[in-house]
Amino acid sequence: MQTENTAELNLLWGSLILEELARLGIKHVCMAPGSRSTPLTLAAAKQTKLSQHLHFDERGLGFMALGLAKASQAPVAIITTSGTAVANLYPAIIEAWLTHVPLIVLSGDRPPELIDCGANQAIIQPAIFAQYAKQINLPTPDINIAPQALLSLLDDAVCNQVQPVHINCMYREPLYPNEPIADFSRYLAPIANWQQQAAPYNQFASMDTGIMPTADALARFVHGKGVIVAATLAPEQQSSELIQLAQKLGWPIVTDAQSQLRQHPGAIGNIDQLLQQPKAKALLAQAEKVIVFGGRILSKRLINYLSEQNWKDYWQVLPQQQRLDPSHKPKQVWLAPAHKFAALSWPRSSQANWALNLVQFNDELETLYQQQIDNAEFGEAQTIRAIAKRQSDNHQLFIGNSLPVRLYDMFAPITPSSASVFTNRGASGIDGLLATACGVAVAEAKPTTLIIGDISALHDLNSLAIARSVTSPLVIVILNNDGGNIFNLLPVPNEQLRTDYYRLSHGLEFGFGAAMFGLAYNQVDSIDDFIESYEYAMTYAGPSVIEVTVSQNQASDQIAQIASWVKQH
Ligand SMILES: Cc1ncc(C[n+]2csc(CCOP(=O)(O)OP(=O)(O)O)c2C)c(N)n1
Ligand SMILES: [Mg+2]
Repeated sequence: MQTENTAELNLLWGSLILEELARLGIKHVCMAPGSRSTPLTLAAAKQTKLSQHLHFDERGLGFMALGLAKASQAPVAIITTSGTAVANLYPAIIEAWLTHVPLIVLSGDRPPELIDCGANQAIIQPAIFAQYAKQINLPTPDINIAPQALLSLLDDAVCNQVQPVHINCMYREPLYPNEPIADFSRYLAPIANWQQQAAPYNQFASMDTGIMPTADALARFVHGKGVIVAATLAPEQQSSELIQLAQKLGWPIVTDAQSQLRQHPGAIGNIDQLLQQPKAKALLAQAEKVIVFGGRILSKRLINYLSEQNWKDYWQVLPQQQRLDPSHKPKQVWLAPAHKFAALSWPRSSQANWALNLVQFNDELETLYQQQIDNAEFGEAQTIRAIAKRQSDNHQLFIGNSLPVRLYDMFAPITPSSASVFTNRGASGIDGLLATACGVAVAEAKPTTLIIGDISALHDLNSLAIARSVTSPLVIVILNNDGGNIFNLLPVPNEQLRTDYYRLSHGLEFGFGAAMFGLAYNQVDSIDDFIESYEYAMTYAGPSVIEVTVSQNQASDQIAQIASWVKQH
């Protein structure tokens, strides 16, 4: 056991860890304060290759890391101290696991002799995330463990990893080193070459097998009437290639809110509503082939259509192996980025243009939305459409759970350009949405809009502190319908139960909340005021809050009203 220079060796290991993570492609480190993680904190403080983000609440910190990783398409490191600090990362880790985002948690921990004996701030940290993270348990830094072992362990743990990794780091006191730092040159001699270079110690090639369908298989598949489904596709999947595929095949492409194509003029974006329109349903019932890009479809009607239709061939294309079909249909899954798969040498379908009428039906719904939403009373769908119309290709839109994402899925407008769309739909939590949107905004410094419900905003209110660090336009649009409006759509047995146990009306407003965090704030209750406020906020390089005050039943009533119209046409 190392007894001398313990603090210095702790820091040396911390420095090796952070240097190797930076070499493995990590660009951001999110840190919360605490003593036991000091070797990691001090190492991160000197590590110039990593952008640092500090926040006091590990729960928001984890979600911010999630947003940074999603938007920057790279793993993000998180440093926390020991105890419940680690546990507060749990919701973000679950979401990252489910949606394949590599978060690398480095948790400071006590050495074995201080676990389970009443020592302060000590809990059982290994395996705390159960199956939601790959677990690495580092021993306390030890001069008898070669640095090569540490580096190669990290390379194997992080390389090609698409889900969270939890590296638990036990440190024995003292934690705070004295200057000058002890001489570790003999210890480091075996990694002298690594120290001169910038590459990771070990390199791993990617697992990509590149197995694609043969020309024959493609020709057989495109024979007949088919549908292309663009489900959840991260921006880097470049789903616009799927529009070209649809044109090449002559098959319709129907799009989910999370496909990056929901507003695309070449897509059938209004599929959720079309599936309750008799004429569109009858046409879609003729389809015999389907190819689904991605998974986690939002629309229950689209999920049911995929489940109930008797497909002759069902293909799914995913970037990595994952089970993403709750209907368990028999299928061929191909593992490839969506744009690569779309760019194969596809022949034209024998039934090209079989569903051309869908384009007209889709356009008719857009006209209906213009009349029934844009030109009607002020409301949530109207606000969401106004936001969606004002997006361009370098904008980012984070859409919160509950009604916001469903309203966007149902009623988004057809527009020439649109933002990169982000959601947290792995576990569909209403937690951490503010923090995740802040991470998305910081990663790319592009103008970012968050659309969030009032209960969701209250849930994550202290993440407004993270918003203060955003230096590009970040517009936080809170749709305040005084409670969980989504429960209006559920068959709760009576209104009293709905009010008392589900909606949780609170009568709260966000003005003082925004003021507490020093954020620009505006409250609006008309579309003209909203648009003026939103357009101004999008020109302001920093965070602002727009509270949209809407009546409790506006959105749910409008959903029902539009549904009854669609069913009759
Ligand atoms: C962490 C978490 N807790 C509870 C839920 C269940 N839930 C789903 S929607 C919702 C209400 C959300 O209200 P709000 O954010 O105001 O959105 P609205 O329904 O009004 O659109 C709740 C509690 C959840 N999804 N995640
Ligand atoms: Mg609400």
